[in-house]
Amino acid sequence: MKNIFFSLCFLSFVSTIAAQEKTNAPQPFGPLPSQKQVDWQEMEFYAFIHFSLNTFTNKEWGYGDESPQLFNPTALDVRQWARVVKDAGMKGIILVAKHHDGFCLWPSAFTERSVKNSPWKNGKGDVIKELAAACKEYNLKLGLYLSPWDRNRADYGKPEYVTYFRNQLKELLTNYGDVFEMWFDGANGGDGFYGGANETRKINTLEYYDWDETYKLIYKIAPKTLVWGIGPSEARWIGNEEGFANATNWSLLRQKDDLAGKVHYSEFMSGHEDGEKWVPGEADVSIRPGWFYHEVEDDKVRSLDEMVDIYYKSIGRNATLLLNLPPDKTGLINEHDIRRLKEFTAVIQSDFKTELLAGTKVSADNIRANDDTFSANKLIDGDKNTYWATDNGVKTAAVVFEFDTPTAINRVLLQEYIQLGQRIKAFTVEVKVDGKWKAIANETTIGYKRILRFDRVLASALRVSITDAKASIVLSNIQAFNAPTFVRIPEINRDKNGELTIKSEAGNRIYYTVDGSVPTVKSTLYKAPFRYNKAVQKKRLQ
Ligand code: FUL
Repeated sequence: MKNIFFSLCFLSFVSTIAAQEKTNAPQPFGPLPSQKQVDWQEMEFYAFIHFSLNTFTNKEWGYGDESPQLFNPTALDVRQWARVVKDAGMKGIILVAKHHDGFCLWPSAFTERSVKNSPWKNGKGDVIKELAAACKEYNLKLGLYLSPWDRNRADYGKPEYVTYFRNQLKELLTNYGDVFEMWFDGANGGDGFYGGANETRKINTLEYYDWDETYKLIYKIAPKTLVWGIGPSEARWIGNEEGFANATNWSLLRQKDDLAGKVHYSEFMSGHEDGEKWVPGEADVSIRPGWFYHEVEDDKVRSLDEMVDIYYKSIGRNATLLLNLPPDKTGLINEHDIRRLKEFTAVIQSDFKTELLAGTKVSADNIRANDDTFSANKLIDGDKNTYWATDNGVKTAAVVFEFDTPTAINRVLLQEYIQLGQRIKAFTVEVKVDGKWKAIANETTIGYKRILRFDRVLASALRVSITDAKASIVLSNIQAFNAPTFVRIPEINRDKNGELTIKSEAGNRIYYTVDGSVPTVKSTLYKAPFRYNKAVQKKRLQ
């Protein structure tokens, strides 16, 4: 009897808390992400691998008539890929299982056009199987790209090909463990080998593949897989292949309009404020000009400046970043790309090394129901599941962080608690310098993550004011950092008279050499344009 009484007591206590939470907690607003989408967004940064016949034929888009015999990497090591990716802080790898030429990196039972007819491992190899194992070993998630367009298949354009495509999807989603993302590229139709016909074929992407059916099939076999790209997808292309989102970036999309062909892809860069579905943006970009490896591009790997900008304009603008690292003919990620990736990783790590708001005194001018559960303190408690929230209908409010002593900052990072929807439409950031508030940013959306870069200021306080929102405010995190000064490669221009001008960010002194030697402070200090008629080379010296 005693025991029963005790347990009843306990039950009623639990239900009181639950009820209280129910009354005070903000209600979800607008389209919401699924748990799968939240988990995906939290991955933030993952790799793309384009490696196929194109690597050996030096093409970007194969015609579909290239022999599988050409696939012959001499030192393929997917564990090297996994190591490089892991060291860069990425959380997964999306492998192109089949590109537009139809060659499959796994021994598909439905075609002869695969690794099984290549000299690699005497036709006994399976790149996907090896990569799935390497991902497990390095605690990375595996994603796959299966090109809907297939320039090899004679039946492309007919219903038979769609069956073939779905059969391959089943293989990929059944035989290799969990697939975190399935990637369906939009390139489609046009000319191709098409089984020898060598002709141009046109299909209607939205109708031909019957995406509704294809998606049903995917979710039946692999409910944990997030589907990207064409059809009623759960994440969208960011609308360019340069790896950036617009500063205003909604995780919402009018997908019904998109599926009716009424949305131009350039709108993907910002999403739609009035979108009816949660379809967050993924920014994809290659570390070099091509998606596949070409030796001639070894000196065209993106500059460190560009890479750092890409980070801030993708992850820093509420998108995920999918960075392509194409293995070369040996089957390894090329040393040029690794070098740049390491420099990039070092910059990002040092930019976010020391968080500066955690120890501040924080206050807000509105706290939901005056309940501590939603106090401004939740912004700096390091817990992604707690948040500062305002009363229903309160769409403008400010939060102030006071430093013990004036503190240098040049980065602010903000996060909404997206499980309850994306709400913020506009906000400002100010810093208190010498007793006076000074505006440093006037921005729009936040979403899962927004990062602002600005010139270093010595602030005694920081104020973030939400100036417009769709509903009451729910923010889970605000951080500040003092990133080391990043010196961009100076801009060098030569006019038609041979006059060279070197430009750098204000305040930098530029020393240069023209004989290829490493400049020091004893080298020539640039003061004004000068005449120089020979070829020049810009080099970043580490
Ligand atoms: C594009 C494709 O056509 C490229 O070859 C590449 O795979 C890229 C990621 O998507 O649209």
